Amino acid sequence: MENLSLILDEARKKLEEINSASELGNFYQNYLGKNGKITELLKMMKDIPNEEKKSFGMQVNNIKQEIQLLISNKEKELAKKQIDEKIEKTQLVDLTIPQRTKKGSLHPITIIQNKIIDIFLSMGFTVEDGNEIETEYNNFEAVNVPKNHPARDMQDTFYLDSGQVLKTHTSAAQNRIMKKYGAPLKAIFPGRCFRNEELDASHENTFFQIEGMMIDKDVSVANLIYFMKEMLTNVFGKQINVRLRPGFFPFVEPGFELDISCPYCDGKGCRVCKHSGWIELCPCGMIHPNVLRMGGIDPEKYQGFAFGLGFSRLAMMTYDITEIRLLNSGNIKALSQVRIK
Ligand code: FA5
Repeated sequence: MENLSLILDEARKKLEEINSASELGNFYQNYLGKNGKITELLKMMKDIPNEEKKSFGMQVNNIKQEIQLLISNKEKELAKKQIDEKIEKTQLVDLTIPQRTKKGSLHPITIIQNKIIDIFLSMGFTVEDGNEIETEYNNFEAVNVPKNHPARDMQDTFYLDSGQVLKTHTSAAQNRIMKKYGAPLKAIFPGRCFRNEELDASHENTFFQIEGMMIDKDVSVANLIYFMKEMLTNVFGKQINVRLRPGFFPFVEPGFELDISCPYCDGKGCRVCKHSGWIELCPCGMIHPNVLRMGGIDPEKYQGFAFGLGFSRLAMMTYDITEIRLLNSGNIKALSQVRIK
């Protein structure tokens, strides 16, 4: 019995000096391996007198369990040491520290914008950037709204001292993009727009639109309907029907308001579509010849369609947000509830 406690003391001392996994492997063999010290002791059981067998057996098993525990603790110690050394060497962050910060999430506007961009990229459109501060020319004149034209009143504008404006619509980039690429052209350009609005649950002074333009030979309203249906079916993940009603915008002729069949009740009538089965979604039309001309494109040779989708409202519809001001509120608790779907 004295020997047994000596074996344990000795094992403890040896373990303290161990610094590597291979040394620990040897230690295991020396004690618990096939011919290890503890295994040999267990083999001796058969020679122990009967009256001592029980107590001897218990002692040996206790020591065996103690050594197993010591080995397992040593294993953990060595693993931690290895990670610490690696961190020290590579200056990496310690990834084993439990995470305390909350997982972030994308803003609903970003989610819907990325979705629309992906769809149009897959249909061969390029994605362009627009300015937030624009010249009056690009925002109005270049899209067929000359000075003093009554249509300027449709968009109550923020003017800067410099004479520039905060762009009131993404159409402000049309001219620049036409001049940059010429025809044929297939582009979308998402962006932030600003208007001096009376604010309510569906009107913000700062909101997002995504403009699309396709210019080529023989482009017609049929192409416009095809691309809009394709995009909306992808956004809503189900077949969406569209209808066009006449709409007036000086930069398109003919101009339309595009309605979609309500994706919530499949056109049967519900709260969202105000029981009409249709939702007004996106103004669009065939680009006015004057606009093509100002963009350096010959309207005798080329035609095109354009649309200006307000995707702040599309994000509200998609994610069941009833108050538009939430989108610019910075209310992380509410905004982070929207997950990619
Ligand atoms: C325009 O801005 C035109 N440039 C769209 C266009 C482009 C027509 C190309 C034809 C061809 P409108 O003012 O209707 O049109 O705005 C387009 C969309 O922007 C609206 O349907 C709406 O979804 C969104 N929108 C407009 N004003 C606001 C606002 N104050 N708050 C939130 N969304 C708005």
